[in-house]
Amino acid sequence: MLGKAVHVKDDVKGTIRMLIKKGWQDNAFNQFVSDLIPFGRTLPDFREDWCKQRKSSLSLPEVTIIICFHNEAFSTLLRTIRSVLHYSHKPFLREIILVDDFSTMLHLKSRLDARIQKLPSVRLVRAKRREGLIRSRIIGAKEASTSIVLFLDSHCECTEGWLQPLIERIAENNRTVVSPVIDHIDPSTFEYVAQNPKDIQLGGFNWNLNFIWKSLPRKIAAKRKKFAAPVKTPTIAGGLFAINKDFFEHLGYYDEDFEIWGGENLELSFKVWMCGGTLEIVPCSHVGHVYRTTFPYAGARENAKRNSVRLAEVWLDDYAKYFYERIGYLKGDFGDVSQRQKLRKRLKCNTFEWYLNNVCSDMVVPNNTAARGQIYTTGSHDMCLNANASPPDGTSDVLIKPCHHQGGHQFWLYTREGRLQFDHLCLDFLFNVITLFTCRNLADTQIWLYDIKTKLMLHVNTQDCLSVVANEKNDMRPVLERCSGKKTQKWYMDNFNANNLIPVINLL
Ligand code: LR7
Ligand code: MN
Repeated sequence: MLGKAVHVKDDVKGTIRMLIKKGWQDNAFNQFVSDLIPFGRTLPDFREDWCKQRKSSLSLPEVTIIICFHNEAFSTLLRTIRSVLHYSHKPFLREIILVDDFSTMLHLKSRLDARIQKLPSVRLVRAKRREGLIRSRIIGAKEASTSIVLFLDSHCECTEGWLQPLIERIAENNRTVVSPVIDHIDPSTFEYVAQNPKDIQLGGFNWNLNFIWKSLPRKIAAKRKKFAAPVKTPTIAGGLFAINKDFFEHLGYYDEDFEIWGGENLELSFKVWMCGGTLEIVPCSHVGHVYRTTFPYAGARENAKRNSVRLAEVWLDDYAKYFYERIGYLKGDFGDVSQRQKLRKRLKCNTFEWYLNNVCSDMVVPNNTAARGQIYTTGSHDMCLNANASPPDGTSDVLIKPCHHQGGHQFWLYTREGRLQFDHLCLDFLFNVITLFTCRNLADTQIWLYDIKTKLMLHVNTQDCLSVVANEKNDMRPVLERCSGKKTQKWYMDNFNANNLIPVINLL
């Protein structure tokens, strides 16, 4: 126990094997293992000593905890509820509101009703149609009777002392929105892995308008006296946070036309900052979350893109163009955003530029690049340099694939310094392969010099040229070759501007 991993032998057969497979299919996590673990497993106290020594207070406001779910497994849902009841200081907890977003799974019908009747201060509200997580949260917030609402995903585990430090921040300033440290619960073994308190992750975003984690900038980290003290964050992951109910209402909750999943985390983050609030992560508060490997919802990606376009239209001002170039300017039908634009005007919120300068000043704005967009080989018709999804270890494959003109994995930046950059990764030549690696300042294996006349892409470190080879199956990938000027060594880049390319020359 104590949040340890549960391993199932690889060679299990028959019914168990089938159950494990079904669990993964239904939930995108290992439900079989979750079902083996008691709802009330005990977890270690992950807090720093500084957090434990702080006095508990009785004069704090009560909260309502809102948990929305769509087809959640019984064991993960019950473990979430049980951890709230067990690890919350009783006087602070008014009630838990569960919002069932039109689930179809049988165990969430009468079996859940019966279970909940036995639990103190837990209430179940059922949506009359599929609302998606965004509108479900609004339903929950409107049902709440306390001044603070706190949201959790339906597969979380709260730990000792998690609640009070969150409430304290809002009690001090009702425009502060707070998120706990979100620890990892492994989707395969359900091991609870706490974040290292010295390396607290903050929320950021990229120009695809995805939420990303990023380390605390060194400058800020060095200035911090207590590393468990609350820290300002540009964005929050979105599922686990507490907010003053009136402030949430004042901000217009979420855009109600966001569907199913995605984008609402950045919408809330941007507008909290832009419209007079503060966003913080509170390291004294640890809550675990089961990180899934895939989406369990049909059409989630399309909905997420539509939500992001609405977000860009309302909140990004001129910076929306950096998102649009990443989706090939294919905005699709994103509906009417005029009401949300009016809301922003009425609240007299700051500009997105203000947000970038004051809250997210290390964000790279891709306005001064030597090229950006697709990189085409002239060796074959309409084939492009394609980055694969970046796995967590920071390395990844690069292939040559048909150009799709929709940004995404074919959207590259050619930086002023001569780096071919995809997200935070750079085209590199390591251990004799062309690969993606975290961009590093002094790494000359990441410097490429493009010559518009010869169309050659010179790898400065080796003085070889980027080229293309195909294997037996005709899969194409980039390689380095002695420069000869043959067709496979010639490249085109979207929006190339040689004038922006300077410091590379100094390296030669
Ligand atoms: O249609 C739906 N209706 C729902 O009620 C779809 C989902 N849901 C429920 C679902 O059961 C779950 O409880 O909404 C909750 C969130 O859905 P997840 O768990 O599928 O989302 P996620 O954890 O993959 O994604 C993160 O980003 C989302 C963007 O819309 C939400 O903000 C999630 O709350 C958020 N999760 C977290 O912040 C936890 C940390 C993960 C990270 C990074
Ligand atoms: Mn989740």
